[in-house]
Amino acid sequence: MNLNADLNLQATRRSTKDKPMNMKPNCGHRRSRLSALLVALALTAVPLAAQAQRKSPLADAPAIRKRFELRATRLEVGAGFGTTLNQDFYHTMFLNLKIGFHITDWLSLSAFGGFAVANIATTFQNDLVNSLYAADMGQPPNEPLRDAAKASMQKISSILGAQLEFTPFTGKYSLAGKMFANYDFYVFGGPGLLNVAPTDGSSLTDCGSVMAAPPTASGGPGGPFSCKVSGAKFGANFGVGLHSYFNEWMALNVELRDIMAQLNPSGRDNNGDGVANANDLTWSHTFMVTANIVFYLPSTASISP
Ligand SMILES: [Ca+2]
Repeated sequence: MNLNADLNLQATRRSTKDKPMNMKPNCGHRRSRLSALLVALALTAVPLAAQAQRKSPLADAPAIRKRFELRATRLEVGAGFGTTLNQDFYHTMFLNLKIGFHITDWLSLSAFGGFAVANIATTFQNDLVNSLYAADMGQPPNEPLRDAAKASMQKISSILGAQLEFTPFTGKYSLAGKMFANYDFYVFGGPGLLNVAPTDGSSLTDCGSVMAAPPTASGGPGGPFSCKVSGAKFGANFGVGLHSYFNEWMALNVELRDIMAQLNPSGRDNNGDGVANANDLTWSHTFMVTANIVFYLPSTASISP
């Protein structure tokens, strides 16, 4: 009995001793893993935190150093050629002059003039005129003869305008990795005007002072069916442009422009009220493209820090 009780006690003791003995190694593994993780975290986080606190030497530096400021506080003067793109009866070719001052690298104020050197008859004009009678064949009174139709067609003699230019994009491009050139793109807007004149105004009354003729014997409108559209037509001038620089003082300048003004390209009764006068003018878009060679003054561009 006594021995049995002793054995029982020993078994109990062993078992109670065994329990903590069995758990210890497990617990030790967890602790060492945790401390290894903490050390690793510390090793990673400390330099990161140090780096976050350290100020980059480029923090306040400009995006591009030693950059040619090709526009800022420089005068731009240039000349070139231009042409209208969408006129019905004449393509107008211009000699173009431009002067501008760049207030900053991205804002400038310019004025330009385009002076017609040629008005070339469009295919549409030739087709239209050739479809008309050359002499009176008893056609309706509002159908003109060839010469009369052509006489009132409007030619542009000059274009003038001023514009504020905003240059959001500038940069440098390369051609086959060999040649490098600076460029910029801009948008512009401002007032503009077109000076217009009929092809032959000698037998026409100015559209602003036309007196409607009494109706014909058959009750039809008495006309006149064409009038003289001439003088300055004021409106809006806007578009997009680009510069491609050959060097720091010379560039190619291309502009795509729209001048919106009240015009009557045919000089005829457009609204069908039986008389051609100032009421037949309508707001029209005149698109044109110009290419200028421009020069910058002073001839050396300042260089950014
Ligand atoms: Ca009319």
